[in-house]
Amino acid sequence: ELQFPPRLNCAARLLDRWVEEGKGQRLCVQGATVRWTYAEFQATANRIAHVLVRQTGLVPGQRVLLRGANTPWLAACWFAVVKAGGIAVGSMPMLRARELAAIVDKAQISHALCDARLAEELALARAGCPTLQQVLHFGGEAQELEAAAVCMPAQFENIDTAAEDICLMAFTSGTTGVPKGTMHSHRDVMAACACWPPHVLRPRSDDVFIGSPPLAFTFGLGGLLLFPLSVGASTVLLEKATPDTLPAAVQGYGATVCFTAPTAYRAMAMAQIAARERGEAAPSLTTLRKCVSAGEALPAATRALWQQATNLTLIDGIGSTELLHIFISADEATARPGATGLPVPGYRAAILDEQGRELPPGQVGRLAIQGPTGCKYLDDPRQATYVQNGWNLTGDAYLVDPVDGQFVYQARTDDMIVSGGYNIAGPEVEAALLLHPAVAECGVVGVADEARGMVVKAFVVPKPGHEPGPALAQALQDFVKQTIAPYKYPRVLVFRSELPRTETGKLQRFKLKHLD
Ligand code: 3UK
Repeated sequence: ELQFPPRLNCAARLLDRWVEEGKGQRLCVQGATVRWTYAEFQATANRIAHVLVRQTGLVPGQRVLLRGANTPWLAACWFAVVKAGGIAVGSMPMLRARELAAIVDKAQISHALCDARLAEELALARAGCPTLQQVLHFGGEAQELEAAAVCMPAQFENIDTAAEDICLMAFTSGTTGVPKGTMHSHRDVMAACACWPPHVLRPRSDDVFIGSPPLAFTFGLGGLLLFPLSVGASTVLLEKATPDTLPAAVQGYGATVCFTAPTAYRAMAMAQIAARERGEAAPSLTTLRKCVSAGEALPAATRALWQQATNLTLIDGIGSTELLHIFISADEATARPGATGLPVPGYRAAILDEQGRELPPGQVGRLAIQGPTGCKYLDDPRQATYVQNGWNLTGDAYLVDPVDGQFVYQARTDDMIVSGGYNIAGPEVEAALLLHPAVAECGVVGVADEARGMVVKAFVVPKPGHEPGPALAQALQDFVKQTIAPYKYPRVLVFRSELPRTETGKLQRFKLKHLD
C-alpha cells in the first residue's frame, strides 16, 4: 500500500525537495533557449506562482489553462499553478478556438497561461468564454509573463493542499467523440511516480529524458516532466519532436531515456537502417539506454526494427488519461514480442466478459484495472461506463497468455471486426502486414459487407521504392495468409501516402472507416 500524508502538495515532493536536499545545482530542464538547474527551475516556478496569486488573484481550486508546445516555460507554469493550489489544465497545441472554448467551459477555467505563438486561437475562443478572466502570455516579444515574474521573489510558500485535492485535469485526446476531462489529485500524481517508474523504467538521477508527447498528454507529462523530476534527473523539452528531428536531438543532448509512440520508433528505425545500408551518416542514438513506447499497440515488427537499429529492447506500456499513466508494462527482461506485459506493481488487471465475470486465460474480453490511480471524469455520464464494480474498463479487448501470463492486446473493444462469424482484431492484421518489407505503415479496419457482415480492409503506406498496385496488393494479401490464420487476411487492400493520426500518434480508425 502506498502511504501519503493527508496534506500534500506534489510540487514540494517533485521539485522543492531537491533544492532542500542541497541538489539545487543539478541540471533540471533544457529547451531550445534555456538550460535550468533545479534551483533555477524552482525559482522560475515560484515567481510565476507569485504572479498568479498577487497579480491575477488566483485562489486555490481555480483552474488554469496551459497552452503551448513543450518548453521549459510551459513546465514552469505547470508547477507554478500546482504550487499556488490551482488546477493545471493542459491543452494540445493544435487545438482550435472551438475546441479550446469547449475545454474552458467544461472545466470552468478562470486563468490561462499561453505561449505567445499560440495566442491567436485562444483569443478567438475568448469571446465565448465568460469564465476566462485572466490571460498571460509567455515566450513572445512582449515577454509579458517573464517581465511580471522577474519582479517577484524567488521563494514561494506552497499552498498547503490536501493529498486528495485535484491538481490536474487532463482532457482525453480521444479518437472519437466529445473530449472527456479527467481529474487527478496530488496523491494520484505521487502514486503514478511511485509505481511504473521505479518498478519498470528504473531511471537514474543522471538520466536525460527526451521525447515527443505533449505535456498536455499525460504520457508526456509523466514521462517528460513528473518522472524525471521524481528521481532528480533532467529532461529535454522540445517544441517539435518528430521522427525527423528527434534523433538529432537525442545525439545533441546526449539523451538516455526516450518516450514516443510506436510509429515514431518505426520511422526512426527505418531511417537509421536505410542510412546504414547506404553507408550514410545518421544521428547517433548510442547514448540511449531506455526507450518507452505507449499510446497504441507496439507491433512485433516495430520492436524488432528498433532492436536492429539500436540494440535496445523497447519498454512497452499501456496507460490511459483516465488512469494517469502506465498500468501494464514489461521491462527489458520480461518484454516479449506481441505482448504488452504484466500489471505494474500496485495495479491489478483482469479480463472480464460482458457481464463483468472474470474470464480464464486465453479468452478475449474487456481489460479491467484496479489500482492507486483511477478514473474520475469531470461531470460526465461516461463515468458509469468506465468504472463498473470498482474496475476501470479501459475500452480495450485483451487476453492473458495461458503460458506466460502476459497481457496481450487485441483491439479497442469497439474495433473488433466480426467477419463471416469470425472475430478478427485489426491490430493483429496490421502486425502481420508490418512484417513485410514493402510496408512502411498500415491501418486495418472492418467495413460493412453484405455477405459477411464486415470485411477486413487494409490501408497500406508503401515504403519508398515499392510500387503500389494490384501486384503488391496481391503479394501482401498472400503474405498475411502465410503469416496468420488465412481467414484474417484483408479482402480489401488500398494504398495511401499517409494515415490519419491524432497529435498523440494514434491511428484514427474511425476516419479510416470512411475513406476509400
Ligand atoms: C491505447 C495502448 C496498446 C489503449 C497513455 C501511456 O495512450 C494513453 O492515453 P489515452 O487516454 O489512450 C488510452 C488508450 O490508448 N493504448 C495506450 N498505450 C497502449 N494500446 N498498447 C499500448 N502500449 O486503447 C488505451 O485504452 O490517450 C499511454 C501513458 C499515459 C497515457 N495517457
